[in-house]
Amino acid sequence: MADAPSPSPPAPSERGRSTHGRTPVVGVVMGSRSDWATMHRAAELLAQFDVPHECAIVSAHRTPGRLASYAASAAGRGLRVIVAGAGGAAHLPGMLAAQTHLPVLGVPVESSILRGVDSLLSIVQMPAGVPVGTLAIGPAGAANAALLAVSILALEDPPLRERLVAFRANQTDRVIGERLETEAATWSDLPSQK
Ligand code: RP5
Repeated sequence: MADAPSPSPPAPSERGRSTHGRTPVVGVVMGSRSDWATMHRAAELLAQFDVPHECAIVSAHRTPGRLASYAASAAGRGLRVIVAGAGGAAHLPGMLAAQTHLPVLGVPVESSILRGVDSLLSIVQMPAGVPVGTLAIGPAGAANAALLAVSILALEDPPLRERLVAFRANQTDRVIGERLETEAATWSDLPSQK
């Protein structure tokens, strides 16, 4: 293989910054630098939860050697979950899952021609025996992949579990506090809904 054996991360300004020298437990990988526009959502949420993580460009098609070495080294390096985003003929999550026992969460990146439906179908239709947990197309999927990774890690990390429960409660409070910009009464203003 001509490609480099170790993954190169996005530019420093694009990297998750929560690790602070700690061993990353989540790997956020993507097929192209162009995927960072979507996948930064995952890195930002992991940083918000203070989850040590790493970010790297690993392409199934353009750097197959790097993909193989990333998957082979992931568990041994301390990773516990891999979040993999890719677009188009999106083989990255599946090919990672084929080569590691770690849970792989796939994010279908929205492609310009087929709006990410190609990415979704490429990632979700895994053969029985090699699962990829597939999230929604685009930034919502990237965010939810991070939240799902947090949920998995929180099973054995009570402080992280507390942060996740607080995040969900804050989200609920924020939505309950939202008001529509209308003069008319809204359903949520009815006394029975307060
Ligand atoms: C896939 O091809 C990447 O995951 C990306 O979503 C898509 C397009 O890549 P670029 O041509 O923008 O590098 O491998």
